[in-house]
Parts: sequence; structure tokens; C-alpha cells
Amino acid sequence: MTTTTSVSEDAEQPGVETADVVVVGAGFSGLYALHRLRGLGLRVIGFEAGDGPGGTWYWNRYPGARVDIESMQYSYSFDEELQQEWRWPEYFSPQADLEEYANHVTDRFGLRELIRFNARVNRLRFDERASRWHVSTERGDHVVAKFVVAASGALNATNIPDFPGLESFRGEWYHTSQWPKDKVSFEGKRVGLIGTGSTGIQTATEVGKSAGHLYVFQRTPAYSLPANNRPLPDEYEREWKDHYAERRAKMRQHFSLGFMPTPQYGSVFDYSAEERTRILEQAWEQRNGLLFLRTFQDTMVTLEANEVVAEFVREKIRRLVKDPAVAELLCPTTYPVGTKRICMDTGYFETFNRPNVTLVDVRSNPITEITPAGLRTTAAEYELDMLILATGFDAVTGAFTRMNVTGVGGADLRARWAQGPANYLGFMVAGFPNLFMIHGPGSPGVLAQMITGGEWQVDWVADVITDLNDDGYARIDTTTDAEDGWRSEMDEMAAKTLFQYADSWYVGANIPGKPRNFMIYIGGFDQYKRRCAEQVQKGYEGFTRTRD
Ligand code: N01
Repeated sequence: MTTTTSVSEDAEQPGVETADVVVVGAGFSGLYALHRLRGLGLRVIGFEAGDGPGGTWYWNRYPGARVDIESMQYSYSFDEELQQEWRWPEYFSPQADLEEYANHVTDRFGLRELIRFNARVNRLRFDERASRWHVSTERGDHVVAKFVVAASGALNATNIPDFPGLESFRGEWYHTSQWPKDKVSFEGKRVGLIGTGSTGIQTATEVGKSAGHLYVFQRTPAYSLPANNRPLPDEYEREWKDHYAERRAKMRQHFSLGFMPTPQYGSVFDYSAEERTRILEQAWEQRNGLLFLRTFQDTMVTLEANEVVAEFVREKIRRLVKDPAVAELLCPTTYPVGTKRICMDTGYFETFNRPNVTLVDVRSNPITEITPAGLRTTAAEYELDMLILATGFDAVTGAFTRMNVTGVGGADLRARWAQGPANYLGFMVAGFPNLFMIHGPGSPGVLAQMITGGEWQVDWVADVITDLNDDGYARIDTTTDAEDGWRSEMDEMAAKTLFQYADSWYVGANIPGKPRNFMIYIGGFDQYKRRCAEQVQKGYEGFTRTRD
């Protein structure tokens, strides 16, 4: 691949702003897309709904927000100087450090001038005659571009459940993914927190420290493991920086794009009960959550092996929580460990030993309504000054369907995905030419380290755009046959895993009415890369390319 031609001169509508590529979102993938595509000589415009960059790490500024992958890994790899000069103070960075990093990268690479902030894209319309996308925003921008790269995030479309009476609540209320920039005080307040996923767990731990009283409304308990976060020692940082190039190369070959030792131990059943416990105790102390799951090689392979590890975690919970009834309520029993995103915490279970924290089981007694004074369940009413919703996201597809996307023949993306998100290689949807998704359905997305995964996907898109422009193509599209093939491949892989046993957001089960589909490519990033490369080498098999 060599040069790229600019198409902005082609724009046929005088007075309408044009670009070669519009990038939606200034999260980590969007920022890299802007940098990479501008580097090809293309005229690129970015739209971002927030007033700053960072995406997930801009929006999720709730108390306790922290990443669960080591920052030496969860960072950009595309620029050696950047990764040598940046310093992470802790193993697992808090939100503020990640947001600062996003701002640093934006300025260091001169990306700010390319981005329109406070500009939420609310319409993407494909004009078939001109083979151009019309991109509009809530604040009134209108740009016509040949390509769109939708780096709009897999966990970005806020899920606010339809609680009757929410608008009548007289106190303050927040969703964790739209947390205000101004400091929120919990001092002396009666706070209700709904949701105990990764976000709820981090929020409860922090809010419990200062709230007058914290009520945690739990529908499903989560497996959570100690983050073992701590300041990053200089020698650890030095060691990483000395070996960054080779480690990044290794990460790119890994199924999760992580730098992880392979399981040290074989099957859990190769060991006596005492040996297993000793090994798991050691792992609990020394390995962070994701590595903990890889202590034995069959934890994520058979239900029986998984149950041994799950029960070990439950035993930990029983030991950490003083009240046996509360401990039992906090023990997950309805799905295998690791089949919902594993949580990582810093004292979550101990939070329930505090006299100012109460766990409320809303599985047995569901929430019936939010009242002006608080929250009512089928069993009781709770008076609250503040309500926090940690109720997650319309994950993976929500960011795309909420953008009001129409393709060839005016086809609406929401209608195309009514039975599940059809997509080819995680990049393209048939009938929506020149629209590339990053971390979309059908890609490894959240099952791999997302910054490195985003870099790889953006590089793939950049190569495709270069090929198209160099070879004089106006459009690239995919076919429904290719989508069906990809869907079958994904379903086959998912059916062999334990993930099918959990009602998770991976399958859309958290959103009422959302069709149940395993939305993520589970074959590993290494295999995913191979599949994408193969299709291109075979002359863009599964794609159609057309000239004007
Ligand atoms: O969202 P979730 P999240 N009534 O969907 C409950 C990433 N992340 O924001 O399980 C009562 O996991 C719901 O209950 P249930 C990470 O990938 C990473 O916590 O559906 N409860 C659940 O408890 C993660 O997986 C980090 O029964 C209701 C909770 O709300 C993903 O983001 C930190 C309800 C939602 O949990 C999403 O996590 C944070 C209702 N009507 C997030 N509706 C780190 O890097 C929903 N719930 C550490």
C-alpha cells in the first residue's frame, strides 16, 4: 500500500463541509484513528459528544473508577517515545490518570484541532448516488465524507432502566456513566446504589466510606477478586520500558492482547483439594482478577473445573463478610465464574461490614418504583437523599443504533439488527458501505485489551482505505452471506464455551427485549487477526468493491 488520494475536492455540494473520513468518538480508538488516518494525508474530522477526549475514561468519572488491566499494558503502543516518556503512578490507573493520558496524547499529536467537542453525532445517512456519508450532530454540524470510522465505544450507551417514578425523585440522582465533573458529596446522606457489576462494586466501596448510610440494591451478586493495586515501583516500570518493543509484539500475538503468563498449572483435577486451595490462595494474593482465572487451564473450559474456583471465591466472600446471611447473599451461584466480566475490587466485600452499609436483595423483592422520597421494593420503602444508578449499558450495539444510521435504500441499522447484530469481521454491515466499526459486534472487543485491539483495528481500516483509494474504488461493502458465515463461526465458538451459561451484557440479556446473541468474537484476537488478514489476501473475500 502506498499513497492515498484525497477525495474532499470531489464533494459535489457547494457550501457543505467535506472530509475524507469522519471519525466518531474521541476515545482511545478514535484518537488513534484520527492520528493514523491524518498520517495517510487524508482530511479527517472527529466528532465527540463530551467536552474532552478519553471516551469511557471521560464519561465514567464515578467515585472509585479504575481500570482492571495493568496500565503498562493498557496504553498505546503505536509510538515508542510516548510509551517511554509516560509514567503511570499505579499498577491499575484511576479514571483521572487515564483521562489525563488521553489529553496528553491529544495534545502531543496535535489531534485537538481535528476534533469537534460537545458534538454528539445523531444522524449518519448514506447517499448512494454520490457514495458519501452525511454526518450530522445534535449541535448542527453537517459534514459529507467518503468514509466513516465509528469508534463510538462498546460500553457507552447508558442503560437507565424504566423504573416507574424516577423523574419524581426529589433528591439528586446520577448514572455512573454520566457522572458530573463537580465533586459530589455523600457526607451524611442516605444514598441508594442500584447495580453490583464492575461499576457498582467500585462505587459502593468508595461511597460507603463517607455516606451517612449506603443501601446497595443487588439483583445478581458478582464474582469479584482483589485488584491488588499498588504504586508502580520504579524497577517494574524500568523493566517494562526496557522490553516494551518485544512485550508489545508478544501481546499482539496473544489471544487477549495481554502480556500474561500462561496457566502455571494443569487441570484443577490434577491436584488434591489441599493443593488446589494452596495454589488458589497464592493466586488470590498475587494475581489480579484476570490472571487469577488462568491459574488452572480448565477453569473456563468445563463447568466442573469452574465450580471448584467459583466455590473458592465464595469461601473468600464468606470469610470477608462478618454477617453470614449477608455473605451468603453476596455469593454468586447462578452462573460460572468469569462468564460475566470478572470484577476487581479494593475492599468491596469488607464494605458490608460497615455499620453504615446495608445490602438489599432486589432479586427476591424487586424494585417496584422510585418515589419522591426514595425507593420502594415489594418488601419495603427506603428514604434516600441520593440515588446512583450503576445499571450498565446497552452494550456493543447501543452506540451504533442510537446514532440513527441509514444505509443503501434508506435501510435503518436498527431494523437490520432487530434479530441481532449482523456484521462481517466485526467491521462492516451489509448495505452500509464505507462505514467501519471499531470494537463493534463481531469483533473481540471487550474480551481483549481494548487499546491495543483498537490500534490493530484502526490499522486494518487504514490499510483498506488506502487500497480502495489507490485502486480507484468508490465503495466497499459486505454481503449478507458473508455476515451469515461470520455469525455461524461466532456462534459455533461461543457454544463451546461456558459463556452461554450467563445472562450477561455479552449476550444482550441486560436490556429487556434485546435479542439474545453472543455479540463478541470469542476465538481470541490472534485468530481474529488471522481471519481478517486472510480475507484481504483472498482478494477481499466477503466484501464487494465498486467504482463510481
Ligand atoms: O454494568 P453491568 P457495569 N434492577 O451491566 C444491575 C466494564 N467496566 O457498568 O446482573 C436492578 O455489568 C445489574 O443486575 P443484573 C466491564 O467490562 C470495567 O457495572 O442484570 N438491578 C447489574 O448488577 C463491565 O462488565 C471496569 O441482575 C439492575 C448492574 O445493574 C462493563 O463495563 C469498571 C437493573 C449492571 O452491571 C459494565 O459494567 C466498570 C434493574 N432494573 C465497568 N438493571 C473496570 O475496568 C440493571 N441492574 C474495572
